[in-house]
Amino acid sequence: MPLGVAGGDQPREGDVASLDLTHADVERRYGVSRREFMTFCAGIAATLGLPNSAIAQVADAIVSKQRPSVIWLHHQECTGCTESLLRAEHPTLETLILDIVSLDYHETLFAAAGHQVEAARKAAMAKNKGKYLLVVEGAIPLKDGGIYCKIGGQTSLELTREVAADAAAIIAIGSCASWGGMPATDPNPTGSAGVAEALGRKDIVTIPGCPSNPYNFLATVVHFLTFGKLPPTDSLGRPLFAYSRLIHENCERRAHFDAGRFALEFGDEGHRKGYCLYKLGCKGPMTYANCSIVHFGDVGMQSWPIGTGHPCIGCSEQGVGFSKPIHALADLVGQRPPATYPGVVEAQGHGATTAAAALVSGAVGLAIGASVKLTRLLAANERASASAKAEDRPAQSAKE
Ligand code: FSX
Ligand code: SF4
Ligand code: F3S
Repeated sequence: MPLGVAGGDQPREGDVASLDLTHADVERRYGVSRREFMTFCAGIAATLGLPNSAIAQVADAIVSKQRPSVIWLHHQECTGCTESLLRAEHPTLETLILDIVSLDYHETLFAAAGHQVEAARKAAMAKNKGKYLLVVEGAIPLKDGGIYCKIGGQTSLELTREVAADAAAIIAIGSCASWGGMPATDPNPTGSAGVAEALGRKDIVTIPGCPSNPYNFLATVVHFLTFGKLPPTDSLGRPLFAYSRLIHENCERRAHFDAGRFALEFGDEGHRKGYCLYKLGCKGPMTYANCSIVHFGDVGMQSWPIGTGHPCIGCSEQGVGFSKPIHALADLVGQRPPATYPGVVEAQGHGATTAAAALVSGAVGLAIGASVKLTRLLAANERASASAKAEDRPAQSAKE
């Protein structure tokens, strides 16, 4: 989903009046119109939770600030985080990112190799000592002296320690760099860990997700550009603007969950109708991320796991992604009403049965208050649907 749409805020003339930015400037640099660019900036500001008045500040930072040097390290990972960054639009994200930062070291994107690249890294570090951004992609193996991942003769741990020492800020991109991710899957044979654990530091911003959402990375960098510091985070280093709400809270299928309408098998009637994926193992109810609001890759609406019909596997949540079985039922933690999707009106609730409510409540086994509330809601829906036509009943209601 384009950020401007996701954020719901559109720039007004007053917001951008002070900005000395011509149509030609924008079109030349980003290949988009000034209006598209300002809508993009409005989306970034909205994603960061900033008011309309900050749109011009964000735009100004993107077009006029000195480009910070970025050293981007790769360790144990699949490069999906870089790939997702290169597959975005509005404006083309790689154009933007390569324009607003000076990417002085990136093993995947560099045409050069070997000593030339290592020399470029050292030169950038010396020139921008204390000012450069370190971005880490991938987990760092700690077992056996870290020998399971080496770059230019150094272990991942040695290289990261060296670059981190003089960095202004460190961003861990992806679940691997945030908390170990896929490489740390049990039994974790190489002792993989996230950057914070490997360096023994708590001041690292993490942007988990496998891959991470490129807009969350971009918004974090833009925050650094605009305000000279990284955005506020939770205790796990995750920016609050992106990771403070459960996916379930704003999921497009949430109305079906509330009404007790679930897909029970891939391809069944409920699945084809876009019903809730909870019973297929969706981990949205226990995963904190903004995937349901800021989608991926700009290939159109619904470009996110649940939008494509697959349950969320909790790829961004430590202890869920790559830990819990994909099709096991999620815990219902801290349920709150959705902020952006309305509840189902009574007339639409005819898919629910008391048995379905009992099944959900019993299977969860946690959040007793939430379960009682859910049971009451589903029972009420059942009463309201008593007069619904028999032919309207979804197939899975009969199964339940
Ligand atoms: Fe990890 Fe990123 Fe998953 Fe891959 O590199 S978060 S394996 S998508 O690409 O680090
Ligand atoms: Fe969406 Fe999953 Fe929650 Fe269902 S359980 S509403 S599919 S996040
Ligand atoms: Fe991952 Fe779930 Fe989001 S699988 S991309 S956290 S919807």
